Amino acid sequence: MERSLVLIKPDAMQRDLAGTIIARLEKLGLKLVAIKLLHLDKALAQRHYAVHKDKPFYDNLVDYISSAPIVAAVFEGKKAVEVIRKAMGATDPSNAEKGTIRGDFGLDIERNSVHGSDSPATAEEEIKLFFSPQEIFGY
Ligand code: IDP
Ligand code: MG
Repeated sequence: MERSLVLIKPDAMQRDLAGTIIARLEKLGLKLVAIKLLHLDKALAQRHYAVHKDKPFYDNLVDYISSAPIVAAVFEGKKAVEVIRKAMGATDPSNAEKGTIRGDFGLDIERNSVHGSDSPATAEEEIKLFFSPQEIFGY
């Protein structure tokens, strides 16, 4: 079964939206198989966003994602990656449709409330950064 890593970003945590966002994903028929609250250190933030290290927004992005505790979660289900990307909406909340998580809650292109893996292969790599196999459950 396909898995995806979801992060509830600091802007959403600070507005107490973690439960709301998780509930939206559960309602799509996805199974919550791992979850934790953690405050990323710079090193983990840099590894998670390593693909963007040459982008002009990288340093700010690393500072932002490590600025407050976040929820990291793994959801499992059929086409989990694609289903979650669709539910999240476009990267820039001003381009994201109403009814999507970013369209409803995102503040700006950086503070866009949620992360979701962009492919099954990326998901496997990202999940390993945040969870050991023992922290992921089948039920
Ligand atoms: P994604 O999260 O929709 O996959 P990416 O292009 O992979 O979007 O960018 C990763 C994250 O970097 C975004 O979710 C957002 O928080 C931030 N980001 C993307 N583009 C910009 C930008 O132009 N300025 C500031 N932050 C950005
Ligand atoms: Mg991305």
